[in-house]
Amino acid sequence: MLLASAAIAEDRTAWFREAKFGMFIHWGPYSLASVEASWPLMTPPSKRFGFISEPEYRALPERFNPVQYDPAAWVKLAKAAGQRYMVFTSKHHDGFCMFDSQFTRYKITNTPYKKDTAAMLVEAARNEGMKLGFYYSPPDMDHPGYRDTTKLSVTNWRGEPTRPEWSMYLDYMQLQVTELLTRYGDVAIIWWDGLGGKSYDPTRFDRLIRELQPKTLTNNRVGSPGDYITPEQFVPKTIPSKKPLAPGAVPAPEDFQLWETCMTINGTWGYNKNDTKYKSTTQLIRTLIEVASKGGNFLLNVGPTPEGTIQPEFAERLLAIGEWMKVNGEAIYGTTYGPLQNLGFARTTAKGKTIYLHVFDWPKGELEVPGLGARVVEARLLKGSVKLGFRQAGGKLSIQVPAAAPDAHASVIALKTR
Ligand code: FHN
Repeated sequence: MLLASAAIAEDRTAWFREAKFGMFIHWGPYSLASVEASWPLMTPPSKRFGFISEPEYRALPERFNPVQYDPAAWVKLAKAAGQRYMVFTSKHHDGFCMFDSQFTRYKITNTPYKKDTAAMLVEAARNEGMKLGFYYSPPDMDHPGYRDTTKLSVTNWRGEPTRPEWSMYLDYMQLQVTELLTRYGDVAIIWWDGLGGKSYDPTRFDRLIRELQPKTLTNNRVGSPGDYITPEQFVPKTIPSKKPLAPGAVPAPEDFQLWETCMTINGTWGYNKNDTKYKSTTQLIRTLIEVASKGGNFLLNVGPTPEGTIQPEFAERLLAIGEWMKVNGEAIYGTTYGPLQNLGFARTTAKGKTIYLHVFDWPKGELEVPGLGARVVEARLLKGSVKLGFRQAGGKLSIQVPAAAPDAHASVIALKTR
């Protein structure tokens, strides 16, 4: 049984392990106020999450009307960036539904916009062959089964599972996840975000998803392992493994733990015009490489504006990443962790018999690569597909490289091995 389930999981996750790079989208009426999604309800007023009272936050849908929303443009931008899947917030912790759920009035079709934003994105993604998943928050500040909603969310935001109403909330979750999996086509991922809550009866939802769409992936944030783990805003120091691993070591393939880092371009998941601490394109590309070098996926977030557009600071970075991916994508897509970890000056990814050397710090003179056991038969610079001279002796590989780094972000050399 174990083998069968491992084989089924292997098959189900094959597209995910190929895709490597996705777009996360945090969008809702909170974008009007340039505050973080949901957290201003759950924590005392703060600079980090924004200063807005619960009544003001809950009134935002009354004036949410993203008339410039063009989901086809979002999908085209993701494709141009080299992103091969998208994950859209169907419902964040605030409980507001960005899809036309029949089980709540607190939803996008009850705003001046009136249209089902999720359904529109589904159609645009389908037209471009883009895989689309839904982020869904088990925490729900709006539902009286999740918490006593006569109180402010800040007092009971973690939920009240000991109340008799809790089972009503789980039924509501079941109804909504069923809507998402029966009315919006093929759903690539249900991206749970349960904030570590332990009372969501995960087996019930694992079973529901397997019954409705067996190919839908799930993550580890509803209380069960799911298909993959989800480090957030950081890259693990060692390759995630189901068995203990020494720093710098690589796991046996069967011990590898599938994973995905999610990250913001600035510091806010939702749109925030005041957050201008944007990561540079080089930082983002090197994070993508760092993630891939440890076998992970990179889910890079955008928080669209209240008008429904993606701000230029995000778009220009995504397009620049896409330009890099046009030349170097083979060193990311469908790869797994490389054999050389902790090189310092470079990272490695691997695909079949080819090892990709992503060089961050370009050398003066030859490029010395220690510790490579495999016999190299060809070294090729991906930029311009230029074959490079090399010699290999005593576990050291020396590659004759151009004087200047071919790519300021990261230059990739494909090492074909025997
Ligand atoms: O609280 C959320 C946060 O708003 C955001 O959605 C991230 C994205 O993964 N998840 C939670 C924080 O861990």
